[in-house]
Amino acid sequence: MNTLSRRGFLAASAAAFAAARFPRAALAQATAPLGLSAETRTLDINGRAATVFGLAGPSGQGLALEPGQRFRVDLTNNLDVGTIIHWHGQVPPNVQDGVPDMPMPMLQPGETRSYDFAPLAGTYWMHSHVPMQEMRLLAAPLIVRSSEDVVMLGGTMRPYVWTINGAVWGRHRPVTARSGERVVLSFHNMSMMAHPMHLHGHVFQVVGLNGRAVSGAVRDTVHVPPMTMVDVALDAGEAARWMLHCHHMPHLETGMMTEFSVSA
Ligand SMILES: [Cu+2]
Repeated sequence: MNTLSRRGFLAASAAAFAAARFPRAALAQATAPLGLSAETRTLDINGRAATVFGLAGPSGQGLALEPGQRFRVDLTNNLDVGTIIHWHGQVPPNVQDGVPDMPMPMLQPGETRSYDFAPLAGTYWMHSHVPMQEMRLLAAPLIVRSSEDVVMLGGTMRPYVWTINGAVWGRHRPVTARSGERVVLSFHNMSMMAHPMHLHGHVFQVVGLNGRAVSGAVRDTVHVPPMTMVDVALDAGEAARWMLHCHHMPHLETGMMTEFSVSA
């Protein structure tokens, strides 16, 4: 079984797919894989040195991914024993799940293995699936930040044109997400009229009013008053193009519509 060592093929096919389907992910795709190494480190415990294991990423223990960034990680075993890392809470293909011999063997000392999958947003952790190693702190945070898309609502009475992100329908740029990704849409109403904003195919929760966190109702339409910011959170659903528009018909008719484009 050498699926994961065929790094060139995996990366090239993923990049081509991303470029065709979702520009934001393609952007992240252009970046090099993140290095992660299993290694020993020394902790100061009440003035005494303790040697433990650790998982070192590009900027210290653990990994933090940006919204839309794929989990492209080259894991290197810098220990003098075999190990393998489980991405706790993530849903990778089985071959990348990180349990010894299910199905991949442990990484031998000095070995590097490549991982590439679409991560779930949230705060997770990763750890060796060898219990004694986990107890010696071969574990670290795995943070996948969720997207926040600002949706600017604008328009004028004369000419009578209503826009989302400065564009009418047909000239719009889709708001993009991956299926299963947690997304915050932040509606900023810069116009002097209220807009009932409606999203197809999803329900969302109102989570912010003018920058103040709230635990609001779950709904499919939210009233955004003039000069107000309303944040809603949702889990991107079926991979498809979904309408996102103002439900005030004269506004909709003059262009106040965009799409929420969900990729697989
Ligand atoms: Cu409107």
